[in-house]
Amino acid sequence: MDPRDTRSSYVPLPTTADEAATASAASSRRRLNLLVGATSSLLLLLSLLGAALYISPHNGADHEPSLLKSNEQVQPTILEPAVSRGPSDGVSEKVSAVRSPAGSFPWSNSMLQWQRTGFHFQPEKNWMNDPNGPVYYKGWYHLFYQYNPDAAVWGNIAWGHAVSHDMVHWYHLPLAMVPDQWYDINGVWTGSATVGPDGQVYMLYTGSTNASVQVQNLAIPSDLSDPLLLHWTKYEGNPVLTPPSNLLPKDFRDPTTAWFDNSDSTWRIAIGSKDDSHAGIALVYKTKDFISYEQIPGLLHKVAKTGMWECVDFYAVSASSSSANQAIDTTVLATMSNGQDDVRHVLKASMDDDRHDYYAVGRYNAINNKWKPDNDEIDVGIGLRYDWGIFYASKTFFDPVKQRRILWGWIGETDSEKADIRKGWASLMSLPRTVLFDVKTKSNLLQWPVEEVDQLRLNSTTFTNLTIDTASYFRLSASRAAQLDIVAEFEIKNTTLEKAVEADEEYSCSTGGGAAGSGLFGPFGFLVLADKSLTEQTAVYFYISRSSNGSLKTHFCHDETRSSKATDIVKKVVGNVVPVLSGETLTMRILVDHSIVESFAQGGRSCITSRVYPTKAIDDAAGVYLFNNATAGPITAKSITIWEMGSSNNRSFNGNDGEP
Ligand code: DQQ
Repeated sequence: MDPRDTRSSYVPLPTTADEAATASAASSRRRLNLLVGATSSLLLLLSLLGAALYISPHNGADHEPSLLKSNEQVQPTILEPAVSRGPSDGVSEKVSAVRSPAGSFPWSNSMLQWQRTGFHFQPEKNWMNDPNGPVYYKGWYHLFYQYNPDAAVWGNIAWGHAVSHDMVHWYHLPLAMVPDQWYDINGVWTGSATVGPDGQVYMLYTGSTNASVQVQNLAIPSDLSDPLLLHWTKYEGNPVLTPPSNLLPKDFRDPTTAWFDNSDSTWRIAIGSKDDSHAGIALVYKTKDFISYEQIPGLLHKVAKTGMWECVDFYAVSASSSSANQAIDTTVLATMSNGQDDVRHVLKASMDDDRHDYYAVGRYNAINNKWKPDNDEIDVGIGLRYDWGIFYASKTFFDPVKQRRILWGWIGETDSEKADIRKGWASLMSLPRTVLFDVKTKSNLLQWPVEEVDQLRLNSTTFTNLTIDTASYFRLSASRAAQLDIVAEFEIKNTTLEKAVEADEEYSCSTGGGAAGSGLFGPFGFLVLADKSLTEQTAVYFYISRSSNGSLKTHFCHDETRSSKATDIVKKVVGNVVPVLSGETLTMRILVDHSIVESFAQGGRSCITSRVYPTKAIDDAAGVYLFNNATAGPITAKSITIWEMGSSNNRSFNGNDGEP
């Protein structure tokens, strides 16, 4: 039978209230009968019975009456203009895209309190943005970050500081640096750490001067014997670098960690900017002592029309299959400077224009100071992103303990500034992610939460060989669904895939109708932070599209549009194509932590982070559902494991004995 014929019995997930409300009760009943009568559904019911000890099954039809009743319109509100923060000071927008609407949602304190995370890093209060100068020093992982000590909005930027033995449990330390000199009085902005072979730590950061000029400054620890690096001394001769005359004084910022070049025994750093044709550019300087610098002629790289490059990051990854798990310490090894086949160089820039972090894999030639992408079509700013959701101004560092490269990104808010002020905090940090070159695809990175995150896993529930029929969803047991780690592997039978008769190659996450849409092979996946009536739910799913030549493309998406009944929030459908190689099953990992959902597909080839602000699906009312809206046939979840996650219980520095 042509699979399209089955569409008469198709019951999609609820869309918006108006769509749901137009469906008559009579037609609901008819679809229910059709579903129950269908052989496939009987098989589904049998398979569900088999799993009855673990799950409480409901198919879509069971819930329909309440869905019809309670689903709400999720439409953008007409928003008031708001005060823009950042651009006038010479950095990208630091206000969420939501302006405080005239009639904003009546947030209760308990709803707002619930949004604080359990195991993602965030300061105790106030505003934070970019991760700065991550470094391992004498037994501690140090994380510095852009911080406003006075308010939950961007401004008065100082460096917050926290330390951890495992990057999961943190101690909040006193501010590391504050704007107190003419060369950083308008903000101690983003910077990076370099540890020299003699153990000296060099912190290079951007200062916004009393005239709002962007200059680079040096700070070093006041006491290298202090593993907590509590005190920092700004170099008396700061600034060490001022903007070159051909660039705008507000477009010269965010120095990278230095890499060592054997050819002339100098350290090199890159700094982002833009030229007068609006091309994003990275400049390179060399130094022997971190005090005197010389600009290397030419640019490391430039991409037309990409605008200002913030927070450039540049590092080497191993491309050899045999040592793929080995990250490369570019401060010790000379691997940045040669063109071996088994080394690739990653260039990342945070695009001021669209506030996303783009990277490309390529090769660096230190002799002519040029980096070239392996594939021009996916150059920096026009191709791959670290994350297809909200994730910006990221930075990596090399962990000498476990010989790995670790990435952190700033996860902003997508609610209103008004709500942030009421919460008393804004923004948080992504989970620390290990970064490796994908030796299978040879075209992208793999990002994965550091293994230390796993220690927070508490009790788990595993389901195996769960078949989910078309147009179905059911609840999976998870009692503390606000903090979860979900790992799942899906399979679509070849016979199902072969049913494809029409191409839908135009599919994309953002235009494909979200989780409530339907195609032959998707969407299917999870609804997290979902209440029983599914009026609030955040969908994490795959959708397989087919091109006219028969090839399949797998899309990995988040649908935030039903994540909250509140309207003063940005809610989108986000995601992208994820590479799936022949013979691979589809895998995803989802970390739910109150107002953040951070997901990884195919072992980290594609990542998506969403901020979500449910009003009903909180505390005990939050649940997890499996759903399948694919019309071509059932999907098999070969295995699903759901762990409830503990909290990292970060603590304040006690200040008495110098040890947290
Ligand atoms: N954040 C810093 C800048 C950087 C921007 C200012 C990126 O140094 O360019 O808070 O978010």
